[in-house]
Amino acid sequence: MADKVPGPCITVSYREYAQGPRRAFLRAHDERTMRRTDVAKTALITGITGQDGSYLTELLLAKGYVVHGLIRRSSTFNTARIDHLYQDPHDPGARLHLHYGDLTDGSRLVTLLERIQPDEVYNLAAQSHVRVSFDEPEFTGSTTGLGSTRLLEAIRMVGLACRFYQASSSEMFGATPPPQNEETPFYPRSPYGVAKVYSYWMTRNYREAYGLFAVNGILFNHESPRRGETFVTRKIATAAARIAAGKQNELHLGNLDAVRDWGYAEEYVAGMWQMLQADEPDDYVLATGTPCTVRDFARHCFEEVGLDWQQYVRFDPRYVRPTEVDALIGDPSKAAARLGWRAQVLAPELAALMTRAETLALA
Ligand code: NAP
Ligand code: F7E
Repeated sequence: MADKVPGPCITVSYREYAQGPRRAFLRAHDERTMRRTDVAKTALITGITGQDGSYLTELLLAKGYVVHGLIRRSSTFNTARIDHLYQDPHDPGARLHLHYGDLTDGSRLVTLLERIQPDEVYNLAAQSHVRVSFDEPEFTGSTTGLGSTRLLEAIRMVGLACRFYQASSSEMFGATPPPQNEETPFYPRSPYGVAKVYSYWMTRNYREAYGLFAVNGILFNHESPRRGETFVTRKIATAAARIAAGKQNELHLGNLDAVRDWGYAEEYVAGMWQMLQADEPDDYVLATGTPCTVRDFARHCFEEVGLDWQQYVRFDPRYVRPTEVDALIGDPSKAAARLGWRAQVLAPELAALMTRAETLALA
């Protein structure tokens, strides 16, 4: 596939918009679809430096996409997860382009969308740590919540007919007992969960109000060796490997009884892409459908290095949350039936592969 030739920006005039926003979006979509025949698709990923962003970038580049990513300016490099994908921007064949920006800066989002003209926008950026959201509820609301609105509104202002993916979360179900599916009522239990519920409904509202192809992927926990170090699976896998190597003595954890439905991140980003290729925009749960406690995940990781977890794990109340989500177990049957998506890797295998990766990294 040839690289996309930048075309003129299709904007929708205010008059046309006022006459019927839905029609205006569809007109823009038709024009862009016609012009795009035989050219590579262009995607914009917010949160490209995160776990999911890095796997999604690999997937889209492999499919021939031109990929643009939003990165935050920081005083130290924050691109470790995508460094292996870096392409020199001076190379005319480069298909990965990074841009400074932030979900708290709406005008920057407008400028970038106007310039990039993406066919698909994946909104993966967020303050994604549930425990941290209790410490920083306002910042979490601004990025994880309002950030999605800024991006959706930027799409509407530029008049793009792109397809939009919102990284919704099983944390929205919170206290509602499992199994949870697309019809399950939300009962979030953290500032993070509350912010994600807001973004979920804004995404649906832009779909219904403006005819935007906007979907919510309601993803249950998904992990990998690229998971942030303070999420419980990575924390346990790292500790198991370090203890086995004699570099650490014990591991401090909070609630061991919490039940999660842990899957493998690389499989979940494929589901995100599949949602944007569907004929109609809709919302989907991605999950394995199988439960695992934090305690059992620890047991699996320590078994991988031949140790008994009970000898090393200590309780520390600082990791207990003001309100906990006791049990999340997803029902992914809609995604299986309509998208053909199914999780292959379950918690025991995931724990083993993450612990092996940590052991290798220490060698
Ligand atoms: P992650 O590793 O924490 O990555 C988050 C990304 O968002 C990073 O690239 C981060 O940039 C970026 N970011 C944070 N605040 C930003 C801001 N204000 N402006 C621009 N970028 C910002 O998260 P993940 O695990 O890949 O998850 C991806 C998305 O799926 C998130 O929205 C998360 O809430 C959601 N989700 C995750 C799971 C899961 O189990 N992993 C499940 C359901 C939903 P820096 O690298 O600069 O920090
Ligand atoms: O906690 C318990 C903790 O921080 C899992 C995010 O990706 O998935 C993630 O949120 C469980 C909780 O993930 C420790 O109390 C015990 O019950 O790994 P976590 P999370 O809160 O489930 C959802 C779907 C998202 O959307 C989020 O973005 O483990 N737990 N002891 C601990 N958790 C941590 N972090 N650290 C501990 O020491």
